[in-house]
Amino acid sequence: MSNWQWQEGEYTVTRSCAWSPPGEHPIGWGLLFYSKNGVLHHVEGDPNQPITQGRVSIKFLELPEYCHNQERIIHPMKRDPKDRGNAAAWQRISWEEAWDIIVEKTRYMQKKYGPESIMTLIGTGRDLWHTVPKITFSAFESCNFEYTHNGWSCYGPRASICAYILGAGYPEVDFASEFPEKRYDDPRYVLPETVLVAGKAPLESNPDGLFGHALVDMMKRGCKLIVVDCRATWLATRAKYFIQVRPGTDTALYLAMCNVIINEDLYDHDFVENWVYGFDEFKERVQEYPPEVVAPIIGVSAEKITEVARFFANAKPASMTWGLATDEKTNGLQCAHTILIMCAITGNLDIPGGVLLGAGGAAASQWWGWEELPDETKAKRIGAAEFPAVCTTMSTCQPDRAMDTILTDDPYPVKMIFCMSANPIACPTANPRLWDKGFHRCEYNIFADLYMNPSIASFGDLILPVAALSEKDGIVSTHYGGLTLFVGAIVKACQVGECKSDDEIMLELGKRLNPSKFPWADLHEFLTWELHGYGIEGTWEDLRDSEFGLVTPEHEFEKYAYGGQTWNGEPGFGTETGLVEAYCDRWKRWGDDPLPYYEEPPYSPISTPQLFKEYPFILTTGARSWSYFHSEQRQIPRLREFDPWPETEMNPVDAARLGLEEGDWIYVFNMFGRCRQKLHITPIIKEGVVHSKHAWWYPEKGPDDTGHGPYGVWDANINQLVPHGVFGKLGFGSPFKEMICNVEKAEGGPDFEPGWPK
Ligand SMILES: Nc1nc2c(c(=O)[nH]1)N[C@H]1C(S)=C(S)[C@@H](COP(=O)(O)OP(=O)(O)OC[C@H]3O[C@@H](n4cnc5c(=O)[nH]c(N)nc54)[C@H](O)[C@@H]3O)O[C@H]1N2
Ligand SMILES: Nc1nc2c(c(=O)[nH]1)N[C@H]1C(S)=C(S)[C@@H](COP(=O)(O)OP(=O)(O)OC[C@H]3O[C@@H](n4cnc5c(=O)[nH]c(N)nc54)[C@H](O)[C@@H]3O)O[C@H]1N2
Ligand SMILES: [Mo]
Repeated sequence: MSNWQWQEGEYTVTRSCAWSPPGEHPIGWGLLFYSKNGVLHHVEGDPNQPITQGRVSIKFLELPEYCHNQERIIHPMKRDPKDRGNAAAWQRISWEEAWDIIVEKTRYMQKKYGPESIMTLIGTGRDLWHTVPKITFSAFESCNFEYTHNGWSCYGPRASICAYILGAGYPEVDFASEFPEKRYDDPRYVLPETVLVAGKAPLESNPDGLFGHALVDMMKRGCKLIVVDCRATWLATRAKYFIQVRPGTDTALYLAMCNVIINEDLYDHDFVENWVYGFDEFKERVQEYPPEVVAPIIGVSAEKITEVARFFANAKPASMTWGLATDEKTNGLQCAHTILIMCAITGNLDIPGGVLLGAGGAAASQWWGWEELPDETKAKRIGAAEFPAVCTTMSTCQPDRAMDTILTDDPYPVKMIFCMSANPIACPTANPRLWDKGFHRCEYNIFADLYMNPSIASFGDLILPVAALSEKDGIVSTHYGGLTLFVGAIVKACQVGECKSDDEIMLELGKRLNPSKFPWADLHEFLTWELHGYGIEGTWEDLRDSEFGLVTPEHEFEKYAYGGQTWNGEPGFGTETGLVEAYCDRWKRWGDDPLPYYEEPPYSPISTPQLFKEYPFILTTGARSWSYFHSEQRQIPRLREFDPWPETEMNPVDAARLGLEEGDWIYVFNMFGRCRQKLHITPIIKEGVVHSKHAWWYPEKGPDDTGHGPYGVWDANINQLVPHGVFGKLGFGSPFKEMICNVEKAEGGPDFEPGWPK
């Protein structure tokens, strides 16, 4: 019997650590796959796994259904581009034919339009965030790799800000991952006195690198939470302080908290004197934001803001975990900047129980193959010259500009798309109808996915079938090397159809297009090479065979004090000034204010009062559901039962005023578009605010031969209310969580039942 696979009665048990697919973030899920005759039968949490300790997301309990679902794509398929939209036109082909087509199309595009005419697309952080850039730069030899979410509004802003103002990798709560044996009970572990949960719902989302339930473990041991949210989440109702903000105003709150902390002399003088650049200017700036001025903006009393600021500053240590509500804002960069400075001046950076910092800046794996591109190709990356803040730490294009280029051929044509793990018109894009138009302009669109979705049905020409996480060997690690809390082995239990993992697709495609750039003999050799990049010795097989199937490097604290935070080994931070930058000269050079400031959302009662008369609700979108990862899993019956329809939440006071009732079908609409969702009346949401679920489409509705908006995606997708091309000055942050809208009763709901037609 090995550590990683054994027999239990009729079942073969395979121990694995999860990432994607189905989508999840890399938080260390430990899973046991029970399979029989090559079929995954059921999944359990691995009780011995140190991070999740047997607990498991319901999405993994339904993994057998996800893997063996009748709608799963299990063979490569092609369709003539002139038949786009026609579901009957798909033809099963062999992998050999699929590779031949891609090679032929690539050579044609490279010759006719130049390699930059090939663009690759990716979605959220899955274990292919090294795969797609490598395919882009080394296989297609293009410079255009794109994350399809407008304003690059997720994770990238937070990670980049850390790189620019701290010279550090992503900040994370210390949840004792480095003590796998005893975790929080290890005598070396320091429990934070408080954790600020800023615009994040980690129990539902398990986001970034944080197993959400770790916060509950910490609360049980006495840690008190401060939750900042517009909705009273489970954590908010159990927090010491819940600050219920108007969506989009968070930056003002943190500036006011810094005002109190500085004016009441609650800050860490030693840290500020030694390690902070521009404190005096920052001090002057926060004078513009006393709690009394900020209170009416955010909708919370000045007394409460003051009390929370004092509590945070006096907590020893205090920690912080920030979420997506920091990024999906035009003023989000300033929000993240202020939060980091607040943690810095209270002396909580990289101390035990405080805010852990990664040693490096941004992830190196995103850049694999970039250096070898010719300079003239590198210079063509879309949006890089206009938005250096987006394109210095990250190897992608600025998303809105990428679509503008596809739509206009300006400055050059983009004619082929290779999309690995995004469902553009159902989930990540603002104004999805505009993006739909763009993709239809491309000559050839290739998708690597597990299921048919509205985007592939509309404008896909070739599909490569992808292996689920129980069908592949791989690696899971936190923050792409920016802050490594653990590294685990993903282990294959079954094979479904002809599916291949994203890494296998990369290696096979790379060997055909540009073999010298893909020197690995096989997948395992590649995975071992990847591990070495995280500083882990030995082979991938060693990791799989190890006691937990996971390694947890010890965290080095206060690296800035001894030189572990800089590239040259000098004490200090890896920034331009060598210090934590409260004043960031880079922002100034790149066209923004060097100090944080509050700016109203682009559409709000204050910035657009006329429009607000017509659309008198603040709209936030996309707080995570337990049962779905973005646009996935609508085909999985038991998950669909939890959340059968797209739901919009409204406060009872607002609903009563409009004469609406629980379960009514409503239109949510504004000056950009509308969609239809089902009303849920709930006191958890702040009065005057509406929250709509994102990423909705109806697999059961079937395709639509028009080739535009199949599967009811134009009926249900809330992103039709969010504009393309609106983002912060430096290129980050579209207003997905800070729009305005109105609501009216619809004639009725969809004329079909949720789930597959009987
Ligand atoms: N209104 C609103 N919109 C939002 C958000 C919001 O909060 N509000 N959130 C945004 C955020 S933060 C993000 S990151 C984006 C996410 O956007 P995306 O990542 O594009 O998410 P999906 O639309 O689910 O697309 C994922 C597609 O990839 C496939 N897939 C899943 N896992 C894998 C895999 O490992 N390999 C491959 N090859 N395919 C896979 C799925 O089947 C699905 O078709 O959405 C954004 N959209
Ligand atoms: N189950 C599931 N898990 C997921 C995903 C999924 O689709 N499903 N998606 C993954 C991805 S890509 C990401 S980026 C993460 C995101 O996960 P999180 O970072 O947790 O973000 P969200 O769930 O979008 O929103 C968190 C909270 O922000 C609140 N909120 C909305 N607007 C505002 C505002 O203006 N200010 C404040 N302070 N709060 C606001 C919402 O009410 C919600 O409770 O989740 C990941 N995990
Ligand atoms: Mo995301």
